[in-house]
Amino acid sequence: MRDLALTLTQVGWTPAFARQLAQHPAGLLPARVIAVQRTGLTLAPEIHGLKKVAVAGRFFVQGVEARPTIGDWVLVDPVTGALEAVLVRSSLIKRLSPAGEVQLIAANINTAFIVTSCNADFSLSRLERYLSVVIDAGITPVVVVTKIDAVEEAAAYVTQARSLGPDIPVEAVNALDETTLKGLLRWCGPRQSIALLGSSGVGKSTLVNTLSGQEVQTTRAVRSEDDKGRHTTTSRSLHVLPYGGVILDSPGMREFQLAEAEQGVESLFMDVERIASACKFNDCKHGPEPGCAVRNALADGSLDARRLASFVKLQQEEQSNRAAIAQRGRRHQVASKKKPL
Ligand SMILES: Nc1nc2c(ncn2[C@@H]2O[C@H](COP(=O)(O)OP(=O)(O)OP(=O)(O)O)[C@@H](O)[C@H]2O)c(=O)[nH]1
Ligand SMILES: [Mg+2]
Ligand SMILES: [Zn+2]
Repeated sequence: MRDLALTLTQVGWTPAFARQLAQHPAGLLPARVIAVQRTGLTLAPEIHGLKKVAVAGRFFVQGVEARPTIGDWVLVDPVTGALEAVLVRSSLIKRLSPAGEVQLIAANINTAFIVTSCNADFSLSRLERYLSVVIDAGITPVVVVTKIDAVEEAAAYVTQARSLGPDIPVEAVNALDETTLKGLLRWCGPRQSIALLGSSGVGKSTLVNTLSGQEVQTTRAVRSEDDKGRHTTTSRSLHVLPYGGVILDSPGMREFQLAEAEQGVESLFMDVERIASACKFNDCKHGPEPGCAVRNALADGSLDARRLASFVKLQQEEQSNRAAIAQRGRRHQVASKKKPL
């Protein structure tokens, strides 16, 4: 975000956040976190010329979710320049990092553009992974299928994407051509915050540039042998759109392990859950048990084997990751009790 002479409204301020101010000491000023460094945050609007604040140690001892992340609204003391509070979030996107830690991806997002391209990147199971997290966070998901100009049969990819769920919007675009992005604009208006999620090279930064009407992010061609991107974007950043909303560009993620997303998985795979509820035994593992509705549905073609496998995998992953996170949390509590600050 280049222009720091921005107003609160331009970076997504809403009356719901304004109402939270009453619960904090008077005189503190709100700002949005538009970039995160190791120990500091970049804010917009600036607070009396101050555009960066340090994050005090106390934000690090209360667990990962207490730390401010990109998209957060924070309160700053304009006299001391100290970060005093993080406002209660309307939503939070998180994942389990490859190191096994909960990583916050973005806060206070309304809509997630889950981006995939019409090439080797396209994977329904990966899309289901993103969808589970986004739905769990109460965020509107939109599947954005890019590079429709680069293939003969873009419609086949779009049809597959539409099979993900009856209520999940799918938009097919050429990210380089603004005339194809009209369908996305309904999510880009004032007070809207959009996050871009997807692998490297699918066109996330290209979408930011075309929607912005200017080159704000660097983009780079994908490898021709496997369509994989080159991890061109290396940090997260928020950008103001001419339509009134803000959009968050992120580095392409190699892995998107679920942190806690139980409700999201259940909601995305409601159709499978509904079938399984008709199994004769409550604890049916859908193996050799008699009266298994899931096996019957697979046999008569009303349930797709890939979708079932994806559901089982995400459900198991979510359960084991959630248990590991809870375990870490307990260890963290014990450790921080031993070392009072
Ligand atoms: N033909 C075509 N090319 C596209 C489209 N979208 C993106 N590209 C190209 O794909 C390449 C990768 O695009 P980027 O926008 O850099 O991809 P990214 O998702 O930001 O990748 P990372 O920053 O690495 O995560 C660039 O050369 C873009 O010009 C599209 O819809 N059609
Ligand atoms: Mg990029
Ligand atoms: Zn069964």
